[in-house]
Amino acid sequence: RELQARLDSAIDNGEFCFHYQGKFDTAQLRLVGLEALLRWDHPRHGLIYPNAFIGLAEQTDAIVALGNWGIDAACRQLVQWRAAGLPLVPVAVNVSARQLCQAHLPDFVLRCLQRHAIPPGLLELEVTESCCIDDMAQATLGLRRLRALGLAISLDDYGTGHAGLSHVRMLPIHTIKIDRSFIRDLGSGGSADCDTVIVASTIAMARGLGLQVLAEGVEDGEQLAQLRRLGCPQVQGFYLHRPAPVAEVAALLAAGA
Ligand code: G
Ligand code: G
Ligand code: MN
Ligand code: NA
Repeated sequence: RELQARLDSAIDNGEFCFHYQGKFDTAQLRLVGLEALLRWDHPRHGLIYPNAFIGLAEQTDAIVALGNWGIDAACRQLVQWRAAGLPLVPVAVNVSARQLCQAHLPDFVLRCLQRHAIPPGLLELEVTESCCIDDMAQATLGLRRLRALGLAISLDDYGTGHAGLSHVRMLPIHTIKIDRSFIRDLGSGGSADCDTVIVASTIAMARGLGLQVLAEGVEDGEQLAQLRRLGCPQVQGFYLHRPAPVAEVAALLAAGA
């Protein structure tokens, strides 16, 4: 409750920042994108992770202000990297259900891109399956407009929601991100066989639909090897790169893209 009361002033005070985690192509482990992950640098509690405050923010309009801050912040970061002469990759921002149901979200995104002269292809939005449930019509409409503007849309945590396949059919997505719970036991026996079939069929479905597919939560070389065998084109996870503050990301961009 103390955190909730401070959310709005924390935005104004510049207490939020992003850490960035790389996404890589499986074949050569070249950097293909970054995911922006929100952090609250609280003056008294130190660095706070989103699980501690996103839920609180979602109970009020603070999530809309925070979400708008995030889209603008990602664009401003791209401007800085561009000014530093670094090769750029698309930056993905997570959006919440409340944000997605805002009719003016596409206009807001467009204005940010224009203000910072960022090509739409450099901004990506990650939505979860549960994100869209509240107001499927509004979410679909907004995402279609964003897609038409040239943004990529990822379906995050794929496989954990209640309506995975109908979302794949209805939403204008570009990438399926296979939830890390399906990756954890790959290549280690146990429930691995079931997970292998699920991952393989998700990759086949994505290919059939002409969608990109990425495996989340890759934590060791065995999982990576298994994903290579299965032909999963993109990977993300601690084994490849841990979310890092912006100061450490320039080197990744310089080396990777
Ligand atoms: O690293 P991690 O603890 O960063 O993220 C935990 C969860 O918080 C993930 O489910 C992630 O999607 C979510 N999250 C991270 N950053 C943001 C953000 O900027 N906005 C929203 N809505 N969710 C975020
Ligand atoms: O829901 P979303 O995919 O946006 O969540 C991103 C979250 O996943 C962040 O909290 C990030 O720190 C975490 N994450 C990223 N890679 C790994 C990984 O390899 N293992 C685990 N356990 N978490 C990861
Ligand atoms: Mn995500
Ligand atoms: Na996820």
